[in-house]
Amino acid sequence: MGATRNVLPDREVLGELIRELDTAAPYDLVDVCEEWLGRWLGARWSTLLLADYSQTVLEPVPGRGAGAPSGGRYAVRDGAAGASYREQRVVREPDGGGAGHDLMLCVPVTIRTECLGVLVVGLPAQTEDSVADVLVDVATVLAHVLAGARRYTDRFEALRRRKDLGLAAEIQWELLPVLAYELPVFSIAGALEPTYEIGGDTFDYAVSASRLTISITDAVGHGLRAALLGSLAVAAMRNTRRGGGEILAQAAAANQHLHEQFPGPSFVTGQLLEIDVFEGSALVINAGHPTPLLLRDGAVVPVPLVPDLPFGLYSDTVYRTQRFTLRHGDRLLLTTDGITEAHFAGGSAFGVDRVAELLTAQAHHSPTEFVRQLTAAVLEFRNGELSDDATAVCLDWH
Ligand SMILES: [Mn+2]
Repeated sequence: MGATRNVLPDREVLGELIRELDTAAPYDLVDVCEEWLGRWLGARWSTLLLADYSQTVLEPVPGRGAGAPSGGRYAVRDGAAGASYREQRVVREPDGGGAGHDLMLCVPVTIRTECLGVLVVGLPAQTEDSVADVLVDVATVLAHVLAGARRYTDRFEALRRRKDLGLAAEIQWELLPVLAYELPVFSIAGALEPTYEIGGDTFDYAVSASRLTISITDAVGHGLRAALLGSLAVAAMRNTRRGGGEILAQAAAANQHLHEQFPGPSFVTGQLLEIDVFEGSALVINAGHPTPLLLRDGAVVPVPLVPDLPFGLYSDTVYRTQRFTLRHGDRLLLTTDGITEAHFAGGSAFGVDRVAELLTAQAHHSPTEFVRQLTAAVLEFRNGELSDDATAVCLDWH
């Protein structure tokens, strides 16, 4: 016989879980995990919750087991699972949601700082505290398996949709990098609204040994055509970057391909940044895009940038790089005009001042939570109906 209940397994047995998950069919991943948790940790039940696209609901992944006794979906804004998701920490509930005398542990399923969902596990009340450490490892393994599974199954993507995703949004979501990432030197996170209908906005970043490259773009118009413009811009920049080209070459490629494929008054505004990770010095190209805001020593200042023309208007546009330097403790916020210019017909806009106020008032939040709150504030300002995409990318320099 194997381990008895409540005997902490050697972490080597995680290897068994990895092998079982690696060979399981996508429909069995949750059951494989649940069986392992029962076998090694004495778990009575477990449920994997996935966050929907708008990060308002945690949706259970159906499995063969009964799952959490409370069943159903959980709200991100409250409850133990919601707190675990928002605050990215293990949350303990002494009484597992009405399940007799079980202990319930909620563990964020996270890749670096991008939170995909929460693993909720019901355990006997006398379970050792150190079991939580094993569950954190299990949740990390699950997060990587889920991220990889996107390449061969629609199962988890489909569960994350509370309603139909627009075709333009389908293109844009495929294009996005991991929404939040961090290393000792920086943390970055981005958010987009309206999550189910985004069309023209997108962002991208890439980390190399010496550089962090970031782009944020906003394609003119809405819907499918804007998504095609935006995806061509990002693909042109990525293709050049992966071929070793610097941001001037990336900007030139975006401009050239947009101009060739979408002649006439189609364009994409954008900002491209290349930051030296050792020095914090940044080169920036500003293609007719709203100025970034910098929170430094408690005060918000715009980064002074001269605008060049948007990408795609003229074949002979020459872009210039401008410079600024990030310091320890800085928070940089990149946005599209859908954030600051959100307004009702005849009403005042959300405005830079409101964004600046939020930057100072919510400086204690992580970049992930800050962009979630900022885009939620813009959505609320418009009573839940945006007329333009609203995108925010937040970078903390440590
Ligand atoms: Mn816009």
